[in-house]
Amino acid sequence: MSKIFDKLSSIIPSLRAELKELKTQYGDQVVDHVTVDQIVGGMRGIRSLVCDTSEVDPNYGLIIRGHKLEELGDKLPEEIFWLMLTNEFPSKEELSDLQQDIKSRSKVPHYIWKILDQFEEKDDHHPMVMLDTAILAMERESKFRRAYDAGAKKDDYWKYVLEDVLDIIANVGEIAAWIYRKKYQKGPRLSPNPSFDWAQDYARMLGFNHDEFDQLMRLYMVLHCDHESGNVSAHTSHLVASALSDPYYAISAGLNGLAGPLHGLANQECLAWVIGIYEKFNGVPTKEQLHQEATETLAAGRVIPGYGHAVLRVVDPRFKMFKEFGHKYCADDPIFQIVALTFDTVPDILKQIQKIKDPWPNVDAASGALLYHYGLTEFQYYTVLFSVSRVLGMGAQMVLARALGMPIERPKSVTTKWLFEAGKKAKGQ
Ligand code: CMX
Repeated sequence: MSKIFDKLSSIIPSLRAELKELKTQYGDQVVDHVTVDQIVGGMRGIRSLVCDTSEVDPNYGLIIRGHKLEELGDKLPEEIFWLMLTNEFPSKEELSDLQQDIKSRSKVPHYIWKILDQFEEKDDHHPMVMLDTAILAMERESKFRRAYDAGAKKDDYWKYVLEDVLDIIANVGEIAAWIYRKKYQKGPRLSPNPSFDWAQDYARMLGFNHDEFDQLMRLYMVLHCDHESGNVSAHTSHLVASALSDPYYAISAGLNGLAGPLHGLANQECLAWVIGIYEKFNGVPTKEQLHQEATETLAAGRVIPGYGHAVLRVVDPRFKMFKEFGHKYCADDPIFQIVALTFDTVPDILKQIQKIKDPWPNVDAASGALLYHYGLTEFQYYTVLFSVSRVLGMGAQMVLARALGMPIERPKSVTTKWLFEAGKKAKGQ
C-alpha cells in the first residue's frame, strides 16, 4: 500500500472524533434559516453540505484547504490531490510515492477501447458522452463494490473507495486523450510515459509536445480540480456515492452534470462565442463592436457564457490566473485579445441588468482561448479536460465522506401548497 493510505489511516481517527464531538456538542443547534425564495431558487446559499477539501468565498473564490489559488499556481495536480485529502502538502517522498502508485495503476481495460471504437469518427456523439460511458463501463473493475459484496467493514470503506479513485485518476487521462485523437482523427493512440507527471502525460497523450502546453495543462488541472461541494458535478457525485454506489457510478454521474451548458460546458460555449466574434469581424473587434455583440446576445435571450456565478461576487481568481498566463505566453493572439477585451466590456453591461448577481468572469471565460492558442481548437472537447481535472476533487470528497461514514442523502421535499401555507404562517396571515 502506498503512503497516502498510511497517511489517511493515521488522520482519519481524529477526523471521526471531531465529527462525533461536533454532533454531541452542537448537533441540535440551529445555524441557518431558509426562505421560500431559496427553496424555489435552486437551493442557492442554503448551508446543507459539509466539504473540507475546499471552500468558495464569494468575495475571493476558490480556497483549497486554506490556501488561496495564487499560492498553488506552481503546484502539481497530484500535490493538490494529496492536500485535499490530508490538509497538508506532500513531502517530496510522499509526492513521488503517490505518483508511483498512480503510474502502477495505469492499465485501461481492453474492453474500454472496444467500447470507444463503437463511437463512429465524426459522428455527433459529444466527447463527454464518450468519456462518461467509458468511466461507467469500467465499473466492473470496482474494488469497492467487490469489497462491499464480500462484507467489508464500514470503517474500511474509504480504503476501497480510494483504490477506485486512484484507479480512475490513473486511467482517465489515457481514455480522455484517446477520445480526442479518435474523434478528431489525430492519429493512433499514444501510450502513457512513466517519466511524465500526470498532467504532462495527459498533454503528451493528446498529441501536444510543447513545454508551455505541459505547463498550461498542469495549471488547468489544478485550477479546475475542486470548487467545494454544492456545484452540480461535485454535489451529484457526492449524492450518488452516498447511496454507496461505487466511484465509477458516482464520478460518471457527476461528469454528466458537468456536461451542462450552465456548468462545465460553458467553456465550450464561451469559446464558440469568442470565435463567432472573431469570424464576424475578421479579427479583434473594437470595444464598441464587442459591446454591440454582447447586447445582441442578451437581447436574444442568451447568457454571456463565462460570466456570472452562483456563489462568486468578484472576478474568479481562476480567470485571473489564466489571464496572467495568456498575457505571458500569448498576448499577441487575437482570440486571447478578444477574451481580454470582453473582460473590459461585458461586466459593465451585466452590471446594468439588475437580476444578475455576479457580472464578473468565471473560470470558463479564459481557459478556452489558451487551449486554442496551442492548437487544441476542437472546443467541443474542452469539458473533457475540465472533467479529467474534476475527478481529483470529486474523488477526494468521496474518500473523505466514506471515511467519516456520511449517511445516504435524503433531503425533504415539500409541495407548493405546503410552501404557501408555511409562507402565510410565517407572515402571521
Ligand atoms: N448572461 C446573461 N444572463 C445571466 C448571466 C450571464 N452571464 N448570468 C446570470 N444571468 C441571469 C440568469 O440567467 C438569471 O436569469 P433568469 O432569472 O431570467 O433565469 C439571472 O441572471 C439571475 O442569475 P444569478 O442569480 O446571477 O445567477 P445563477 O446563480 O442563477 O446562475 C450561472 C449562475 C453561472 C448559471 C449564470 O451566471 C450563467 O448562466 N452564466 C453563464 C454560463 C456560465 O458561464 N456558466 C459557468 C459557471 C462556472 C461553472 O460552474 O462551471
